[in-house]
Amino acid sequence: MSSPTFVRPGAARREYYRYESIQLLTYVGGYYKFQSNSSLDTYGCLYTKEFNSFEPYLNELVCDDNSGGSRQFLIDYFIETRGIYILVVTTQSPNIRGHFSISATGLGFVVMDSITPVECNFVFLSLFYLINSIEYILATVNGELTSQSRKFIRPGGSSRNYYYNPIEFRTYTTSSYTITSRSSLNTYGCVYNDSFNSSHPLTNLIVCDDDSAGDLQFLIRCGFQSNRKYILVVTTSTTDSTGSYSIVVTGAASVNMTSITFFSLFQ
Ligand SMILES: [Ca+2]
Ligand SMILES: [Ca+2]
Repeated sequence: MSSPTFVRPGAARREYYRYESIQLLTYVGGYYKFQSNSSLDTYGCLYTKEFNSFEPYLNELVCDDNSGGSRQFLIDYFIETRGIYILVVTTQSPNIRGHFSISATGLGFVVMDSITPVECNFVFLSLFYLINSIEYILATVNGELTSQSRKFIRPGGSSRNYYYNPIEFRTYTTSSYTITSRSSLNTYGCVYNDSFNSSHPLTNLIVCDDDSAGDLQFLIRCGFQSNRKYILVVTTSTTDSTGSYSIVVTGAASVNMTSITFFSLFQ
């Protein structure tokens, strides 16, 4: 699958740049140089704590375009022992694809792990759908947001007063799946990779949608990888909204969905 896109820091126009995000870890703190090696005109940004493609200036430490020569970025930065750093590799011009490698030089060894999220590219996947036109309803989950439901600050939200229900789903085949809501509520849906923590609603976030299905309903169509766990968080566009909803998953491969129920010892 190809890389996801974002509007990179310093972009001249609001266009989409392909990126790969790489988590860095070292046990020997000190200055390290991170340099790309590619035939592309690369552009690199270093983040700390976490990287959210929807807020590309949040947690940004430094970006570089050409300090490495030959249009390669070179970032020289003090990396703390066991610190959390994410190197985002993108390109100087929008929507460029190609290969690259990254070298890290410094006092110690740097572990580099790709944490690039799965792609949610609507154009790409609608082409996929034309080829694979057999689409089934794979799962339907009915639920309700009530005044007893938990609340959080949803991504892009203005306060901590959005009720939400998390739904875990497991995929068995790498394929595209479409998740839509049906409700009289103005629903808002977010998909997370592997786990969801309501105190850190941007961690593991893949994508959110508000109204792509029309009638204020969300529609999320993503290429999901096989044998993975994802969490769909059903919430609302406006604060303090309660009501019932149905979630429908369509696609060509099977999926297993489970509502996550919270229990309290104090009720
Ligand atoms: Ca460059
Ligand atoms: Ca909506």
